[in-house]
Amino acid sequence: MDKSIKAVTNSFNIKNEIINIQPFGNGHINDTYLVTTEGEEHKNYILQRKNHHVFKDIPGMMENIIRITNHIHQILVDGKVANHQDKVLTHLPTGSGEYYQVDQDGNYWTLCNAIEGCKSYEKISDPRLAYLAGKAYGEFQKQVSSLKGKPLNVTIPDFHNIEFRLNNFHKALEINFQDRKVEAQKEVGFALNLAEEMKTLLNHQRFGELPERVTHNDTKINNILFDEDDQILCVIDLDTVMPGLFHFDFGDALRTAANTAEEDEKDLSKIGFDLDIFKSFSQGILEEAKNILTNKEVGLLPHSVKFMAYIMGLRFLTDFLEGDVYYKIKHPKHNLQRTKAQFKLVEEVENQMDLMKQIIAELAGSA
Ligand code: ADP
Ligand code: GN1
Ligand code: MG
Repeated sequence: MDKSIKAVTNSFNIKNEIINIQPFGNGHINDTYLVTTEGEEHKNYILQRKNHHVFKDIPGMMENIIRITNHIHQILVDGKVANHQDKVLTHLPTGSGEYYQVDQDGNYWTLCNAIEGCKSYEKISDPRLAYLAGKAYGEFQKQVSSLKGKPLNVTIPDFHNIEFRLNNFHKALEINFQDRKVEAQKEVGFALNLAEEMKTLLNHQRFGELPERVTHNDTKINNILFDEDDQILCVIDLDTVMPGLFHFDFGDALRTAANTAEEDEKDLSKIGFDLDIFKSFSQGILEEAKNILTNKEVGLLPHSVKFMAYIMGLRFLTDFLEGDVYYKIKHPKHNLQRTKAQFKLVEEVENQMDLMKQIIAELAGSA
């Protein structure tokens, strides 16, 4: 066990002896560890080294997370929900009362209770699970919609702002690390062709036609924890919760849940968009959130799936052209492979767009 990681972990208010710390999860940005402890009250923890090059204001981020989790905790207690400790993340403070610890190298660390007996999925093939996942993100939306007080801190400015992402993409084309543009010619062309269409949500937002809400902004399907019986426990990975559009959460969840292959699938023929998963997830989320959504928001839900697959592909492509400075990669062409997979998904989604619109209209009762 790494001594410095153990020392950081011990700076949080943990009662029991640490017996093991091991790497956990497969995120692209932060480093996650499972901390095992022993003692009377056997308890495990999730330790994270937050990437402070990506999250430039970690105190602000943790302030958001504590506000949100306290708020959800209160809703669960008021509603007398059983096992509420497993239905929202609980972070621990350090001895000095902060919810993060800075180590000697300037790295930021956080610690929360591990939820026992949980599992998460990278993609989903069972419509019943997709329905529950929709319920989970819909309920999360409802819970955070009643958060009072000042607006949340913006943890990453312009996170899903397509103009900002396109500007970065154009800068990356100039950087053209190791002349990678040549290899990515087809994908660069794809990105440029769709650029105007992908400003749809932003344009509606600018015309005041889409309300800004509190959104999660990283609703990959693996950010929902299920219990052993596949019942929903909670929504995790709250680093990017901040003001945003409902579409970001809807689109990102389906980009991962309804994709028939992995996010970085190499064999593009395996990538498809599962309409049954789309339908079940949409049913779940709309059952929870339909009443808070405007007709305009509902009408743009199918487009949001295409948008989120596109913006992820664009960000992976940008990183490839910049020389892999943002996302963790497992091999040299990983970001290009991710781009190809996301752009293939964009095409697959587009092929089903009419059916998706029909499904949403039926579910929203406006068909
Ligand atoms: P990342 O930003 O890297 O995706 P997450 O916060 O999603 O980080 O955590 C990574 C993984 O660790 C999750 O996919 C989940 O499997 C696991 N995990 C995170 N928090 C908890 C928790 N409180 N209890 C149990 N497992 C957790
Ligand atoms: C990153 O690290 P992870 O997996 O939670 C990224 C998301 C992307 C995702 C793509 C802060 O999330 O925006 O959707 O990779 N997070 C950040 O898999 O950039
Ligand atoms: Mg995650």
